[in-house]
Amino acid sequence: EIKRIGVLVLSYGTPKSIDDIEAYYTHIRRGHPPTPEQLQDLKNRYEAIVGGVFPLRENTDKQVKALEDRLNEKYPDTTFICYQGLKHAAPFIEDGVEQIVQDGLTEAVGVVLAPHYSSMSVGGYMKRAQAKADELGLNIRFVRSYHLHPKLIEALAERVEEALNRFEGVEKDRIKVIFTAHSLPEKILEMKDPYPEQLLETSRAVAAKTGLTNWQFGWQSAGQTGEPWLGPDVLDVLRTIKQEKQAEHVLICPVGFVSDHLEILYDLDIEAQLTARELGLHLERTRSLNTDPLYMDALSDVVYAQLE
Ligand code: FEC
Repeated sequence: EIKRIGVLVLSYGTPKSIDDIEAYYTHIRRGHPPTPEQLQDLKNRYEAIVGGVFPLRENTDKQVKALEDRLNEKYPDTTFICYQGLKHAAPFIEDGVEQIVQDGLTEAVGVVLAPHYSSMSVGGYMKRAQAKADELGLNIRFVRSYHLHPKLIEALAERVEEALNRFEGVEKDRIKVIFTAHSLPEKILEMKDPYPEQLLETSRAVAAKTGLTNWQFGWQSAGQTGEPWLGPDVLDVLRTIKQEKQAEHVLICPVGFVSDHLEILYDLDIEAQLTARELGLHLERTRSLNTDPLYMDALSDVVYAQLE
């Protein structure tokens, strides 16, 4: 008999419509509703990206489908059924676990569509999924991180190469590359959280594979919570590059994200581009992984490894 495995694919989640933004934002803020100004600001940002739609939903749907196809193609001895579990929108993480159990599966693997472990990001997804699995008696194991998987590094390196070629006639050493990821509150450092180091490891591996010498790491999309967040912020990195005349050409490679969504399409493509234009810098960004076959291969490898 062919073994059936549920794969809980965990992702951030995005609102369904403009009217849904308030509930979504309130969920992100752990039940505290945003002020009218904060809400309007977020609505404006969503409306500014590709026609005000929510690209993360479609991108997650496609990634989940592509992962299921890849798993079943690569490992015909097992039937994999993928389920979504979203952190801040329906179907929520708990809904995904419940669906796996309702479908009669007893064994599952959880994997987050984010390669780097932090207790505040991936750890939070795992905790909620584990609690629901325990309640319903589901046997679930988790992929914690996959930030150095060779296929992930290869996919990112391909994108860096492709983007470097867009700087026509500019020598590679004269292009400054900034690897970025979502900032987190600085307090994670006291908890010896692996997040910053894992991000540097990914960045170093991609830099080595593409022969980069002129690169650094920067944080993006920090929240406004009053407490300090990890820096330097990517916008300040751009200002320093200009002030210190480090380069006129800059490439941002958001290694902490795997999909096109607000933090890419607004924070980088609109906000960082505006800052770069004001500073007179030529800024490009690498394409997102989305359903890249190498990324799907990396994900299917790490999911399967949990079964052995
Ligand atoms: O396109 C979309 O609809 C969603 C884009 C999106 C992604 C994303 C990823 C991460 N976040 C992480 C941490 C935090 C922390 C706070 C926080 C707040 C927001 C807000 C929006 C938002 N995040 Fe997010 N995040 C995305 C969107 N995030 C919108 C609220 C408004 C704002 O601050 O801009 C602060 C919460 C608080 O107020 O206490 C912390 C991390 C990731 C990457 C890992 C992952 O994908 O899980 C970490 C995509």
